[in-house]
Amino acid sequence: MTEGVATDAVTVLAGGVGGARLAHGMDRAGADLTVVVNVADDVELHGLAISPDLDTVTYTLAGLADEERGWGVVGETYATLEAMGRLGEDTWFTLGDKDLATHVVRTARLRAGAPLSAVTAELSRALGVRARVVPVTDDRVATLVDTPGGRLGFQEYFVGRQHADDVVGLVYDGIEAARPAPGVVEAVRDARVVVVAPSNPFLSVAPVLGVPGVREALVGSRAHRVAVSPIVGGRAIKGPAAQMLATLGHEVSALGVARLYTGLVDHMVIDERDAHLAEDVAALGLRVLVTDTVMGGADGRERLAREILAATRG
Ligand code: FO1
Repeated sequence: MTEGVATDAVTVLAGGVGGARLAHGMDRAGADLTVVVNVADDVELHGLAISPDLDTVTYTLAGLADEERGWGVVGETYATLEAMGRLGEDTWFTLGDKDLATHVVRTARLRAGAPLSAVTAELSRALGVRARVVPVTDDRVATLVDTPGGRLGFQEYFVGRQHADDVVGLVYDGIEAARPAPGVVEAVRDARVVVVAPSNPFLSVAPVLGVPGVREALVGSRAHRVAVSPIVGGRAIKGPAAQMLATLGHEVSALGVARLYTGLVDHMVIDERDAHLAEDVAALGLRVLVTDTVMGGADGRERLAREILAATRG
């Protein structure tokens, strides 16, 4: 724990990689951290409950993530998947042996009646994570992706077809009936700082804020509310965010992202490569922090986290 920030209650609203990296930085900066995680990417394969974003956040905070690939466990082996392939199972979704252990245990606990939030707390604790990792909801929400060729399940779009299709609409199936998991509303309402991670605004952030009660908690929160742009120099740091902004009719820039979050946050963090947009972002009524937002290694994540904590303290 680092001096001076030990009692800084911080909540990160996260999807996969961008959320995981910023959360890791906050953890290293000593924040009292809650990570509220998207579950609309979740999928059942081979009879197993797979929660990619929860696992990316948990593995990253545990120091177990395959940082190069952005998902799964470092140093994986694939003996089980290969054997499953020989038995005729589809193997397009690459599940490593260690990762499979997570899905087997999660599925068993869920079948025994535990809610996803309790299972996630148990798994993250077992892996040595000190932050609270919380699914936004214990209920089922599933992103469906509308493309010119028809509607696709999320992982079919993302992994199966490598997000090559244009996205013309999105449906978050089940979201109206979903309830925030225990602690989510409090974490958003009562933190000193809430950070909307540099995650995909449509695939990661929207299905978090769309769970009834979460957006309202953010709007009514007494926290300093900060969003970090996932678009740098007109491109997504990772994944299809830039493509999606374009096909859904938004400007493909940090300014386009800032417009999406106007009314929800007070501060916008944009990359120094986008410094020329700072004035236009400020004109939306947002305080702007211009810095290096591309979190390479652990030091870069911690530096960005500390800059956000400092900017919200002044
Ligand atoms: N992404 C891929 O591009 N290909 C894969 O085979 C793949 C497998 C996989 C297994 C477990 C897991 O937790 C995530 C996995 N991902 C894979 C990533 C994941 O599907 C997406 O990155 C997220 O859903 C988007 O946030």
